[in-house]
Amino acid sequence: MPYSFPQGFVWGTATAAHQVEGNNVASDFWMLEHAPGTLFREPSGDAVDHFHRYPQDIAMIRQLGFGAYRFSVEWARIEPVEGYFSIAALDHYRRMIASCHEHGVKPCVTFHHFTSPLWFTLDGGWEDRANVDRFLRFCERTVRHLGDLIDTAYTINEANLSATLQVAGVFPPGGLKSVAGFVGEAAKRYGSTPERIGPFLLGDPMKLRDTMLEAHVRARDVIKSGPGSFPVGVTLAMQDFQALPGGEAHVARARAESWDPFLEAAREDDFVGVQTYSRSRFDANGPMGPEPGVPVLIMGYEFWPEALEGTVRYAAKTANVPIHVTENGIGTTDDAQRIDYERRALAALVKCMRDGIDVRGYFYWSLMDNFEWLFGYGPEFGLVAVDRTTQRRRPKPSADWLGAIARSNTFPD
Ligand code: GCO
Repeated sequence: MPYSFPQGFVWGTATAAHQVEGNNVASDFWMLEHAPGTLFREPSGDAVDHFHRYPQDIAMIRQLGFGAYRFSVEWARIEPVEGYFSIAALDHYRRMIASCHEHGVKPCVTFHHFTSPLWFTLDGGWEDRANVDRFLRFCERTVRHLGDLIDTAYTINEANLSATLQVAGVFPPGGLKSVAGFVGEAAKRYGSTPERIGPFLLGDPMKLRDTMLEAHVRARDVIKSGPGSFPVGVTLAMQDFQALPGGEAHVARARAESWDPFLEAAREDDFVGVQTYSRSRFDANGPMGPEPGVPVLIMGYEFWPEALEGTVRYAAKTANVPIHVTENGIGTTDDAQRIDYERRALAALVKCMRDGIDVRGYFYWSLMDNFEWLFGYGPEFGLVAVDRTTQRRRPKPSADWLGAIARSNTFPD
């Protein structure tokens, strides 16, 4: 039987400022991408020049059939130097949001998506809880400028990411900076120290987790006390943790350390954003590699679209608030594989919804092929391909496939 999604179900696609805008020169990642010995495969450079091309990109979102756009505002542009807020940068994002409204696309705004101003990261960054106040000041200033036009807000994207990668055995304890010398070396060149530099993703996972948890809770209240009235939540990185016999205690610990503190905090939020790409398996010895026979994607994890079912169920049960799937997708050069992934992931989501789980929206990651952090431009997550010399956009067959589902608000049998 075909499944009709509830009326008002939100279909969108997502990006993040640093991954698409280009030339985010006051940010910490820009510096780290260019540092000697960097682990970044290549620098972000012009990215896909979304900073200038957002009007046509937002028009394209509507043409493809989507009704919402999740994107981030860039703190490093808005506050490039501590305490100096650029009204031109805030106006830029105001125009972007207005452009969404013009095209009938809901503007869904992430306040922090990985990147921070360089000055912030050199001075403790996300490892220092005293820095939460600096983030709140940015949130307050930004919501004051934009709040009346926002549809949905996310405080921090994947606030638990480093913690989740550590418990899954992908990151070492202490985080990437404990093994990647270039971070500490770069810190020294900029007058900081290896101990003091605290970038998202590369810093100490458990310190980042604790700071971000506090930052989320307090930012939610700051954002809610600004103009406008819209739902606010956090988004979480949730690879489905699966236990083989003997692995149950490891899974319980992994959830307790990287998901539960945020899901418990989310009980006071309007929703929780679930972001799932694959699964991680555990046996009695802890995290395991991919299962033989299951394809491994360019990101290093398994092709496992059904992962979304386990994560949505767990998030809904623990947080007991509506679920927004704020990211789900696949990095692949084979667009037929993307359609296959989407078909299976949506089937998994429909199972949850048929069981009564309150899911309000689905955002495909990503609108366009873009800068995939340490992996550079290798993984192609987009529904739309971009020639980065001419900046021409070309929708892929998967864009039409998913757009048709979004338009009809129905999942075929
Ligand atoms: C994340 C981020 C995105 C990624 C996407 C694909 O999950 O890491 O939110 O910025 O690009 O997830 O890996």
